Parts: sequence; C-alpha cells; structure tokens
Amino acid sequence: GGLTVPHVAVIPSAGMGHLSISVRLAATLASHGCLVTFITPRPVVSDAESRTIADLHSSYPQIRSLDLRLLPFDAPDVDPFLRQFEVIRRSASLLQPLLTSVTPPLSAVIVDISLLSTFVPVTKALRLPTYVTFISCAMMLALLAVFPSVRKAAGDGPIAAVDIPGVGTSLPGSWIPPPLHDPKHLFAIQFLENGEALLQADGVFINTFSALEAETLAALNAGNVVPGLPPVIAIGPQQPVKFEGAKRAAAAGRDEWAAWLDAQPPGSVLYVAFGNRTALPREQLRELGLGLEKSGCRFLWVVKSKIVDREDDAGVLLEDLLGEGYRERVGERGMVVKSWVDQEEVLAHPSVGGFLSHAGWNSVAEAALQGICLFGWPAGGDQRVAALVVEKCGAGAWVKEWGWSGSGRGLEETPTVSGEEIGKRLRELMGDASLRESTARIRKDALRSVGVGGKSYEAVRSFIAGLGG
Ligand code: BUP
Repeated sequence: GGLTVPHVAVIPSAGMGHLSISVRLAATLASHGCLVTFITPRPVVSDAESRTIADLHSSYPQIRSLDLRLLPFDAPDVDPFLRQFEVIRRSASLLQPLLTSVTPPLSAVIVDISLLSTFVPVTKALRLPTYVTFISCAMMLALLAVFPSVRKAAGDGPIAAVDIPGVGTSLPGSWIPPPLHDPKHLFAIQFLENGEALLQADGVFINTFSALEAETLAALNAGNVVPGLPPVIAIGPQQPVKFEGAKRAAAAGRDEWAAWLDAQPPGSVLYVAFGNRTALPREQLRELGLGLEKSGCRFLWVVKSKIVDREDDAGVLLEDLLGEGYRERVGERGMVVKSWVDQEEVLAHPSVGGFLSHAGWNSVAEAALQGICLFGWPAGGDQRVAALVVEKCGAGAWVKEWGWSGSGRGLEETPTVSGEEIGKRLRELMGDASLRESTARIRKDALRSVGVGGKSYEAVRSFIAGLGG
C-alpha cells in the first residue's frame, strides 16, 4: 500500500571512511521518515568506529540497532581493516536470520561495496532490493566496474593503464591503487569480486555531485562504462552528522587553533592535513615544515604521524622534527596542531583559503562543499584517482611530480620533495585566482545539490518513494 513506511537495513564495513557514508546515509534516510535498521558487524576494529555507532544511535533513537556477530576467522597478516573486510565477508551466512527477523519486513538492504559479492547472494535469495554504498569518487566506481575485464586482459601480470570507456580518461598504471597490480593480493581479489557483483545490485549511492563528476556520472548511468550497471545515485556532498561524542573529541585543543584562525585575514590560511591513515615519513615531514615556512603563507597544520601519537607536547615534537628555532621563525604565521581538529569547522572558516591534502575522498567532498581549493598530494589507495578528478573539475590542483617515498607509512624514508619546491608551489597555488573562481562555482553547485529540491536531496527522496513509501 502507498502508505506503508519503507524499512531499510544499512550494513557498514570496517574503517571510518566506510562507516561514514553508511552512518550519514542512515541519518539522512531516518530524517526523511524512512525506517532504518543499522546492522553493525561486531566486534569493530577501532574506538573511533564504536564511538561513531554509539553516537548514531543516541542521536537518532528511531534508528534500530542489530549486531552481526562475526565468525572467528584466521585471516592472513594484512592491514587490520582489510582483514576485517574479509572477516565480515565470510560471515555472510549469519545475515539471513537477521534480515528475516525484523518487523515490519525490509523493503531494501544497503550494503557497503567491500561486502557486496558475498552478501548479495543472501539478499537476493530473500528477494530484497540491494543497494550499495561506494566510498570514493565516480571515477573509482568506473574503475571498479571495468576491473574484471582489465584483470582478464592483464592475465597474472601488473596493469599497464586503464581506459575508462565513455569518459575518455586513461588512468596510468601508477595511478590506480597499488595492490590492484598483484592478482593474489587480498584487496585485489575482493575488488575483482565486488566489481563483478556490481551488476547484481539495484543501485549505488555515492558521495559526489555534478560539479565534480557530471561526465563520469552520465557515462556510468548511460551504460557507456559497462553495460547493465545499476543506477548510480549521487547524494553528495554528504553533510557530516554532528554528534555529541564527536564534538567532544574534537573540542580538545580547539580554543587555541580557533582563536588563531579568527585572527587571520579572510582566505589567507592554508590548512594542511593528510587524513587519518597517512603518516608522513619523518624526513618528508621536515621538508614540508621548511616548505610551509618558505611559502610565506599562513598555515594551520595537523601533524599526524606515529611519532606524534607518542608525544604529549607539539612544541617538543616540532623542536625534534623541524629543527631548533622553527617555531620562532614561523611565529604567529603558523599554527601546528597535534592529531585532531574538526575539519568541517576549519574548512568552513572564512580565514581558510586553501587545503593541502592527501586527497582522501571525504576531504575532497568537504573542501568542495566549502569552496576551498584542494592541493592534492596523494599517497596511495584511490588518492591519485581522486586528485585527477579534483584537477579535472577545477576543485584544485595536483602537482603530479610530488611523490611519497615508499609506502607513505614508513617514518624513516628519505624525502622526495624538497622544502624549496614545496614552498614555491604552495605560494603559486594560494595565489591562483582562477582556482578560487572555479571553487566558488563548485560550492554553489554543491549547495544547490544538497538543498531542498536539489539533485542529491531529490535522489534520496525518490529512492524512498520508490520503495513504496
Ligand atoms: Br586529519 C583529520 N579532523 O584532524 P579522508 C581528519 N578529519 O575531522 P582517510 C577531521 O577525517 P584514506 C582531522 O574531515 C574527513 O572526514 C575529515 O577522510 C576527518 O581520508 C576524514 O579524507 C578523513 O577520506 O584516508 O579516510 O583518513 O584516503 O586512506 O581513506
């Protein structure tokens, strides 16, 4: 009947990036009046994840909570989040009783992309429409979609370059996520299987919008990338859910940087942060410090490295890492913070005029929403593809020659980019008027998209309406 409220199960995967899109979508659906059951695979890997899930349930008491109790599994020695993907994927058999136990009966399931290939047989056996949350850009979704045929063509060897049909983009082998070159790598195996399973899904939610990726979205939805793909539903830029717990965590140390930001001229500050998972090699950190000094720009720098986590005082750390006298030379021009700021708040601050970032997709979307130019310094994963998207649409720039030594996770590796070079390029980028114009245009489109009647807003509404609500 036309009056029943649809009921959707949302199943997130491991790691904050994967969790974020599910949590935000669950909150959005609930605020549109959709009934939501959030199914958490437990135990989770990190404290940040358990805090976020607890926050979701306390802020949205109408969202129901179920646990998927994971089966024990002897996984290979890989990244703990990748390992957790595998553990959850192998617990798919526990899903059926959960999905059938809820009342009213489910109208659809929304599952994280990393789990799709083992979960879709279960949801489809129950005749449940199955939607996917995809955590990166549309260009990465296109890569996922073509990957099964790319792997077939490459045999057991590394991948040379990937042409994305219908978009006219060729991704050099060195730009795609490094583990994809090794067909035996667990990530590559999962990526391949999930890429194949995409064709069985009923739709894919993605945190992007037209000013960033209109062409790629159109090509995906026209069947020009891979025929038979389900609808790709752009819902970005997703607004962060401001939970109490998250606010409390970010409040530590806020007074100092917030007061400093308030005192800076409009658009003058370069914000520097490389996400949760990318630790700068120690020597590169020092060169970046020199570069920021030489750039002459004002800067707010979130220093995130393994070393920082063990230190109590950012001042001690600076002396150690950046050399004697660094703070004195930089003076009031620079603010260095340890570990965590409320990035949304920083990017929304009128003093901020640029963002030096690893180009993690959440950071890209958050900067685009605020009209802040993003200068990409991608390390690994999907970050080069994201940096390409940023450059193409005018959301920022990418200095392609800037690499990272080794994995981007080691601390003792030698720098690949000198402070001199960093300073020079940052000064140019901060002064680029055409970039400021294009990011202002992108911001307008972002606000239109998520506002009432906008494309992203309406996409969520028509998804709910399509479920019979
Ligand atoms: Br650092 C930092 N405060 O100080 P990405 C990050 N964030 O709120 P990821 C803060 O973390 P990979 C800080 O707003 C964004 O939502 C930021 O997500 C927030 O990178 C998130 O940019 C970072 O997608 O690494 O997930 O850390 O690219 O490897 O997935």
